[in-house]
Amino acid sequence: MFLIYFLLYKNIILMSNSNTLLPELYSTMKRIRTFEERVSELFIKGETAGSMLHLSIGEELGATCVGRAMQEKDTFTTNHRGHGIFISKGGDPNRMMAEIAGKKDGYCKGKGGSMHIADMKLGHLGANAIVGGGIPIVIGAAMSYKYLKEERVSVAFFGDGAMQQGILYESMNMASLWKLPVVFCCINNQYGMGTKIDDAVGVKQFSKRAESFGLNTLHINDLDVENAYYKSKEIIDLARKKQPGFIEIECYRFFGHARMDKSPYRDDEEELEMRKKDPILYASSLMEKNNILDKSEIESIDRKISDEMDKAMDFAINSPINDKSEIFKDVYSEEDPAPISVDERINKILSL
Ligand SMILES: Cc1ncc(C[n+]2csc(CCOP(=O)(O)OP(=O)(O)O)c2C)c(N)n1
Repeated sequence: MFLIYFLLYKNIILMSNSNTLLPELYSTMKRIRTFEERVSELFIKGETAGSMLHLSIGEELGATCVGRAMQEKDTFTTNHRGHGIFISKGGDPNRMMAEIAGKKDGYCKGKGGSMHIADMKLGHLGANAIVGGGIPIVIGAAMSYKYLKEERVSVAFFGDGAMQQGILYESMNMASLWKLPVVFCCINNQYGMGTKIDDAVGVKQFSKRAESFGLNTLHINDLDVENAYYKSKEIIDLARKKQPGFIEIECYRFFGHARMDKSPYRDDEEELEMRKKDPILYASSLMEKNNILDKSEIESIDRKISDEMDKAMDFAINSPINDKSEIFKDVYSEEDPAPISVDERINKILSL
């Protein structure tokens, strides 16, 4: 009798475990982190285009739960720290890495780089280096979906720094007033460059501000990615019914603002303490604890991801660079007068 109960009990566990999305969500978070670790290596090798690189290591939960809760047809904008969101929404690591390396096979043929990557096919309306710059773009997109009667949602991802930008409040008001299929998603990593959130705002729970605009709000401040996914999905589904929403995800930026920033404005103890709040470690320990996957199964996922990202790095390094004659192509609209060529420009400067 005891054995039957035991087997039944085990079966119930297995049944509920087979329904869990945790392995999938774990994989997405791990792919984001491994991608960014390789991008960091690319930077050290001197293979990235430009000197700025903003990593979202430590912030993978937000990108994963909201990115995965969006439907394929949905669109989004990100700030300068948006690699993770694009991966979560289906971005191809090869083409992303090539873009960051400024190469021809990149999503924007290497002309956007890390901070200005975009891809209309996957709904990426553009990363934006202007703090808050991506927010009004989703308002325009959502107005078009409403007008065209398309059941799509547009999501703006931004950091806590953008919470102090007026454009967010104009946009939240428009979304509320016109009942737009929009979600504002604040990835609150506690820092705006070197300024800690405690030194920037009096009331730190930003979702309270959104409440006053009549938006549906969600505040996530733990490491349970599966719960965060379901809660985010509810907010996105409501937005699809023209009830706009706001999601705030509290997390911690494990490294500096950009790749060269050694974070002199915060002490090691704080970093060590906050890095314990690692959504990836938490998810893997939860999977082991609840017998969803064992250690060797998790290691096997990690190895596959590591190989995938090694290949993406090689792809980027081996991708060709654009010919000089291609530089202005796809940059200006075809109706605009053609800009002068690079050679002409250089000659003009040298002859001054
Ligand atoms: C309008 C504007 N002001 C200032 C800057 C300089 N700047 C670049 S990133 C940044 C901090 C942004 O912090 P946050 O929005 O929290 O995003 P995070 O970098 O933390 O992801 C600032 C002030 C800018 N790019 N745009």
